[in-house]
Amino acid sequence: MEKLIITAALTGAEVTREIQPNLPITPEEIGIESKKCFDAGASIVHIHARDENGEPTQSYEVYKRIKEEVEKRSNVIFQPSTGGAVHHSPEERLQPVDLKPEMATLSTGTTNFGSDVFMNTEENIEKFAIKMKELNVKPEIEVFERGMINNALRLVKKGLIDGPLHFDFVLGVPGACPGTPEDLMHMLRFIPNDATWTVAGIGRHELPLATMAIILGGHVRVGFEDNVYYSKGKMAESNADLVARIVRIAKELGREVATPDEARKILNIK
Ligand code: KMH
Ligand code: ZN
Repeated sequence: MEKLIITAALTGAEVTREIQPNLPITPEEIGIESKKCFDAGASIVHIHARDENGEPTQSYEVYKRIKEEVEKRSNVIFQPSTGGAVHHSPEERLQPVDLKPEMATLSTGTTNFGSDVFMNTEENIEKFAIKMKELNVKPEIEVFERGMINNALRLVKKGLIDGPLHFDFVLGVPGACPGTPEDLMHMLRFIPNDATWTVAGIGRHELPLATMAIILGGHVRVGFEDNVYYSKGKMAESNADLVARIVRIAKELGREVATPDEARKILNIK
């Protein structure tokens, strides 16, 4: 089995300091948190930027500062979000791709997202894919619903993205696909044999789905974007605590953890 890639989703667009007092917000805080997660065993950091008021922003400049803060502290893979927040325009959302990061997320469909709608029209999905291909940015395909797998496969057929694909199943978002073990198993039936995948279980789904991924040969995403708790009713102290727990479980289950350079090889990042 390949070594385990752990992604730390440090901040997200929706969580606030009122909900999670230790949420990293400024570029420096995000840089420091990325190093803690790297030290704990993460090989990718998934990044959402915030402005000086703590509000989600897709500003090129802010992502640039965060990238510098992350990259001066370790060689962890910097993976900005092109999902942003539900109110961001497609043009805003695409800005961090201009930094030519090694990876970025690519959501391949529209979904209910709590009481909002996370909108991804075919036209915009293709626009994002074309730009990523042009700039040699590896897409992590964010799948919130089953149909998004097929939309990604259609992008391959059209020559807009290249395999082997890398999927992230985001399961348990209110309004989207639930996060039961059956939901994950169902998704896995439809991805190409040479694809890699990770799972981001939302809230209480984080730990059971992560454990499944470790056993099944997938990869794991944890962090405040997806889950702010360590256990029922107990806040996590840092993103790194959530990463460290996954490392411990992986060790118990006999799965080694990948370094960033090993993750680059597994994901075919060139
Ligand atoms: N914040 C969500 C609306 C991504 O990062 O690519 C979208 C999201 C997906 O988080
Ligand atoms: Zn995200």
